[in-house]
Amino acid sequence: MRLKKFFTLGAITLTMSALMSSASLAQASKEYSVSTVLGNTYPWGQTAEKWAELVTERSEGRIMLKVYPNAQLVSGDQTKEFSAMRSGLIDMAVGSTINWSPQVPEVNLFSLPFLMPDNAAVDAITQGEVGQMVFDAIAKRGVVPLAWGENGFREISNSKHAITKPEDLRGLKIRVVGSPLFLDTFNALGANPTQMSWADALPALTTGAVDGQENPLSVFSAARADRASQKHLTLWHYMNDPLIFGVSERVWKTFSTEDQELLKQAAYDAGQWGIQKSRTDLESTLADIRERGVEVTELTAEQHKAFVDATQSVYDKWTSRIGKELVEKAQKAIEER
Ligand code: X2X
Repeated sequence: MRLKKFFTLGAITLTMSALMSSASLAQASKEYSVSTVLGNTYPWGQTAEKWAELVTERSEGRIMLKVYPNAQLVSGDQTKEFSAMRSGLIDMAVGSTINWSPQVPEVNLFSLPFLMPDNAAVDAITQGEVGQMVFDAIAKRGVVPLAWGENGFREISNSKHAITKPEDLRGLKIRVVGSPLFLDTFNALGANPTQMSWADALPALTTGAVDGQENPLSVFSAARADRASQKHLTLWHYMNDPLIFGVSERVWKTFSTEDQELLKQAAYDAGQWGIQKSRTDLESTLADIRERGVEVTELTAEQHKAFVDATQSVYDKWTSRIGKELVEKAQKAIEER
């Protein structure tokens, strides 16, 4: 009798502990949403997937990141991503400075036309004091920034003719995204800019509702913009679009210090992986674009300067909005690179 009771109790205890351990396992393995605009056929989406992979591996499956591309968590409205993350609707994102600029005026720094002439200039900003100031501005607004990635230098394309001078942009309908700064840049160049999301951009180019667009070569190529009548491409490197790995502060606070460090280190590693990849792949991407019959225009130093001069008014208007100190420090870091 006693023995039977003992065994029954033992069985109950065993069952209960099995139940408890599976419950704590479920609790321990948690999934978080990561928003991106571009999916894994683009370096941007691949960078986010890399982050997810590293986090799963290093946390031994306790922390799972699920990437939601095409800004689907904000119904395609990519400029709402930051607000959604701040309010906790989105846990994390690998986002572009352009798309976050409506909520974080300081990140318009990267959209200032012709501020960063080359990769060394980009690194001089992101890896130094200026990058930290930008991160502080983001952190102040409810998102914890972890690391940098890269969408790349943005080049201009259109369906009408080669662009070698500002006058060639006159009257062209150009799709732009994000901050009103883009309207100022393209208006200064005499173009006719229209703001729309990436989801709407390709159809608009295909139907001819707009004539041109600006995006990094990797995006131009993977999106097959050549099939959307984009037959003329000018390499003017007018801005570089860094990516930032961010976590909603509300979500961030729920992680232990060790897991915060794990997420941050994995973001850094994935960011570096993505930056290297997008920079090394550039040559072959350009070769593919040329092979598809796109006319690629490279500017002489003199031609380039005409675009720089034509967009100076953007600095006059935007320096105070971004922060004079930030802009000046960025210019100094670039000069000294
Ligand atoms: O919409 C764009 O042009 C894109 C995909 O490059 C960004 O999200 C900034």
